[in-house]
Amino acid sequence: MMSAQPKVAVRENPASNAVSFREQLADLNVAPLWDVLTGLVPAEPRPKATPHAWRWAVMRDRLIESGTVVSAEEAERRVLMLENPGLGGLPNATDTIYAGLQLILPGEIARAHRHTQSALRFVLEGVGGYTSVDGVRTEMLRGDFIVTPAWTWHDHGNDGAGPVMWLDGLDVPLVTFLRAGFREEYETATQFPRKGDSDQVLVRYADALLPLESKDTGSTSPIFNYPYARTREVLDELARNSDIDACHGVNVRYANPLTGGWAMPTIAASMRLIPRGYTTEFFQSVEGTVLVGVEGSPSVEIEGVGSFDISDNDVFVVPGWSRWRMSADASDDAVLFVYSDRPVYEKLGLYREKRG
Ligand code: 1HN
Repeated sequence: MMSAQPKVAVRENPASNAVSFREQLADLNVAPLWDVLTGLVPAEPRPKATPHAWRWAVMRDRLIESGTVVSAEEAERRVLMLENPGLGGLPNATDTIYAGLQLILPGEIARAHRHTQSALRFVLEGVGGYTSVDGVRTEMLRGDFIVTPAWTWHDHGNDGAGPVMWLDGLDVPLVTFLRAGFREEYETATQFPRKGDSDQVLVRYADALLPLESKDTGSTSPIFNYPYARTREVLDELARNSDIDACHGVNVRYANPLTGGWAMPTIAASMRLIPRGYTTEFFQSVEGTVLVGVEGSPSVEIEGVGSFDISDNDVFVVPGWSRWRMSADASDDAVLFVYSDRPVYEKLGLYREKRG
């Protein structure tokens, strides 16, 4: 990319010409900024990721097949990573976000570990799956948004009769860039003793019932499963009784009830409902975005690229600084799960958006 930048015309140096000057610099581990300045400091962001859809109709079969190739025990995590075709083989879905599809078969466990990367799970299919976070267990049902905070012990399992599959979203590229990655194995495959169930956590925090002396304002939400059944109910209620956001449709963001901020320090997650027949206004923001089809037949149009129809469980990437809009066909309301690393941009004063 850098070499594609226009080079500043360099005057001939009588003593040593410009090329050999560059060679001398390279030997000294030095390089001229004027060759690359406009690439390093572009007029506007130029993400390398391209718009891309991973189709569930294709991916599901491959994910099931992965179950015959490796066990959860052998793999530790049986995941197909979504590699954006614009990123030259990096395991990233956008320039800065990781996404993968995970399978766990009946009776399997994915052993307990912890790491400094934060993770979300968006459940795609199956019944009987569970994940434990620092000893508290939650069941995993389709559409649930589940958080694994950084440096919390977590293992997954499947007590059901069929496969359980979900999308993992992590801040892996950021943590790698910052060289801040640490991991540890738990001493046993699963965590015990169990410290209860996520329903108790949900009731306590969603009903705003905190201990009298609680000063807890952690950077990650204490609610770690936001069940789809409740999210969907709220979207329905908002669709009936509130104005629709011109760019985001009817929407809820997953919030940390202790702060009102995002549920995760590095990842912003939300659910959108686009009423049947509705098309949003264009939206443009710096961060790359991952979308998952949840209900209906939404389509996403990226200006200058084209329209992409999204079916249930399709994963779609909108690169940063694209102008994009969503629509729902005339027959059904559409629901989309959306996540990005917007909180990182916000915290660093880098967040920018344009509406309309
Ligand atoms: C991880 O720990 C999980 O716990 C899933 O399920 C995906 C991708 C990169 C690094 C750690 C999991 C991951 C991961």
